[in-house]
Amino acid sequence: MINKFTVNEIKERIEEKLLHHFGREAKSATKHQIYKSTCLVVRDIMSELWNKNHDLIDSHKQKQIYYLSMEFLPGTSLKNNIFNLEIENVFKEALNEFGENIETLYEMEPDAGLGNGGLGRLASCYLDAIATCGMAGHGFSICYEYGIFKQKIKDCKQIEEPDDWLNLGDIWLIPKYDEAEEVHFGGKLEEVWDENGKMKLIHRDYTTVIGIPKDMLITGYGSEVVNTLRLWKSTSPISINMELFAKGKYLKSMEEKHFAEVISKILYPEDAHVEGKSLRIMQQYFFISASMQALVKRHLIRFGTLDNFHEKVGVHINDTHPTMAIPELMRIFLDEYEYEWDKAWEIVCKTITYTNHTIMSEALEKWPEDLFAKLLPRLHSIVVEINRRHTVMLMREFPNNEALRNEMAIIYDGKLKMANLCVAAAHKVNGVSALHSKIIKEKLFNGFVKLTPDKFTNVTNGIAYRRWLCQANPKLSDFIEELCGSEFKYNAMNLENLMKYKEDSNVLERLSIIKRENKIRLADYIKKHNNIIVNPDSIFDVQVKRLHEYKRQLLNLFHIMDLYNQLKENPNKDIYPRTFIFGAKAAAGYHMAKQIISLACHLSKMLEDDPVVRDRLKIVFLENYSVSLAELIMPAADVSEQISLAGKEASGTGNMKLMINGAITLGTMDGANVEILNAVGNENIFIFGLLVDEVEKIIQSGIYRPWAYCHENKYIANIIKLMTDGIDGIVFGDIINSLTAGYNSNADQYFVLADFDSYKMAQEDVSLAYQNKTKWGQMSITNIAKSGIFSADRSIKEYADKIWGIKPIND
Ligand code: 26Q
Repeated sequence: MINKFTVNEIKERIEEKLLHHFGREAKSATKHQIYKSTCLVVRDIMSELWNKNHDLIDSHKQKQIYYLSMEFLPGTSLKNNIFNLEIENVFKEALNEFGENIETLYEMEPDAGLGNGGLGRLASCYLDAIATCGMAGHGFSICYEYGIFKQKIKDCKQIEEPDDWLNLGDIWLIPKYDEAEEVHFGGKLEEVWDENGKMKLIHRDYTTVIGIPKDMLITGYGSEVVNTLRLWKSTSPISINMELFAKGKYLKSMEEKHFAEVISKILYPEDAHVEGKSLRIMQQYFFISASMQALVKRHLIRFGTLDNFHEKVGVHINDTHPTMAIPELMRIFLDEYEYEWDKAWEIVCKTITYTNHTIMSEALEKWPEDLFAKLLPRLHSIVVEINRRHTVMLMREFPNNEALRNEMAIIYDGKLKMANLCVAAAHKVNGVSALHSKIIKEKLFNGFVKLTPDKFTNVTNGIAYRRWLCQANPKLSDFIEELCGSEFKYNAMNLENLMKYKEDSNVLERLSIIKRENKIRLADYIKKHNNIIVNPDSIFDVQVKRLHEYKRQLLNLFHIMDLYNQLKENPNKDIYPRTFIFGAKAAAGYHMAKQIISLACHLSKMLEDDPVVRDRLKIVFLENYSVSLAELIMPAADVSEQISLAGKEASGTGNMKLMINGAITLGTMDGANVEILNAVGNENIFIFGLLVDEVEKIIQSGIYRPWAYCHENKYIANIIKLMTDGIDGIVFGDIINSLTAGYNSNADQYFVLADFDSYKMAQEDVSLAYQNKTKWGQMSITNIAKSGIFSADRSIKEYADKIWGIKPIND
């Protein structure tokens, strides 16, 4: 167990930081100084554990995992670390003695928003779980100076503002200047023959960028293991080129510095659409090369040879973004340590594992070969050789199937197909939900499955549930503890003990009071930020996630417009009051997504301005959806909207966060919704919509005629009419066109109109069910009780077992 501190010790430690870092005594310190000093004290405690732990790891010489991801979304750290180390009470009291409230300090911390959404948050949940499970596993990524943009809504439009999180957020980062790495870009390759007639490739005239590690320490709950998230910041080895400067070429003289510094400047805000941008390629190579070099060096220090690299190091690739780890490790083995190709390839393959997070073709990375060759000539030549050998193998295995060979190629049609490179090299490949893993096996990677079926597996995503339940919803967490004891904080499956109380009306009543208090907490935020007064007794119907057409926020809005139409037609219609809550960022260049945000905001205004509907129907669009905002929203939700077109959402993880907070899922048979259904049973979830196979059949037969719905379905016709006549004075022509126009085969790609009726009926069921308080309470407690399976601790144990082959350090 972790060292226990007294209030006095903590107080003294904070005072010491105030004095030595800020030259202040507590009585004259500013809030910021107290905040920073508190963070530094927590950081020290983590460092002490890290060091203790490191000696242990070094003496055990066990295998360690390195989780490579272009994105991590840790959110805030102070509260999480204090919670994980179980030291909140002493900090609370110590701060009280300075007249400070710990909650106020928590609120000062900016989110570290180094990711877009699901994939980045998953990476952070996994680091938490790895430490909690007592395993050695570290993250590698980029120290973006600007994380995901801050979203503002002005005149019902999304505006993006820069997120300079480092301003206060850098308190958690420990720079390690002596562990900097050099990364080389551009230049040319030269063949040189040595005296034994062996050819060597020499890389010349490259541009050097320096990677400086900024380490963030990662704690787990009730665990002494502290791991590292290493974030690389790019800088230049030269400040200005004096030679050019002296010749009067002022701008040119600073080019190289600029080239280096721009690499870690900003996170790409697209999350499901890929363009072949050279800066993105440079970002990927930058953090991969620095990370792989650091790993190899560290391994050599520990073992003195690279022959056993794969036995001691596992490199996990989070989607294809870090794929370059494969050719980069090959480069290091071949060029720097003179390994033969076959031996190097064997070690690399045994080191690499890969998770796929999407099957949407526009999100699969395919880099233009010429661009790749120009930026990374040595890596390109390695990928060409990997592809050549791969093609020989494909010729042997599938001599009569050219189409399949082309589909499986690593380089095809002038493009590098990163997913194929991953599958070719990795010894394990997994999807993120049962359904998604089935789809990647049957569709995306079917050819590879024929060759190596055992390579493919599933690990359903999970969440760091202590953050999403215990920290975000302390009232619910305390109540569960009161009923079932604290064991659920260590083992989420213990939440199942709540099932005993399903028939207990007092417990159901307490749960509904807690939900109401959380709804009031959110209502206060809404009043402050949106100036809308919401009724805490209305149904809080929540859809929070990135904005994308496939996630079908539009289907949700269609349902709201339908309710509006019905109320206008019959103002006395009995509609149970609802508050529809949205949170969603749109990629800056994604026009349709921005239109949908605009539609939601104008609709919100129209409803609010209409005395007939405003007390029964409300839309709240919360700007700047983020980890911290999610922590406020999840506990207050009644309904969890998970309404993507079947087959499109790989897993979803917001669905799990809402479930554990007692919201009922209204969802399609997509991603992890299928597993939520299995866990809670049909009577505790609302399922609607086409199934994957049905969607597939409709597409194949070419019979989908979305525009027909506009004539044949009066509700849809009325919605289209409403949008054509104008909402809050605005006509949403592009949206209407995207669904129906041109009689083209691309109209309504995501089957909004096809699923509308089924969704509408499911929504009616939701309203009815909510009005039966006991029934709803029972559904809600069942969802909480059955959510344990979605703990990231479970996911990580499966990864450790099935994919990585690692064990807890102390085992
Ligand atoms: C790639 C190249 C260039 C620019 C951007 C990108 C890029 C960046 C981020 C592509 C994709 C992403 C993020 C994808 C993502 O978040 N996927 C989600 O992953 C979750 C965790 O597995 C799943 O729950 C979601 O279903 C899935 O959509």
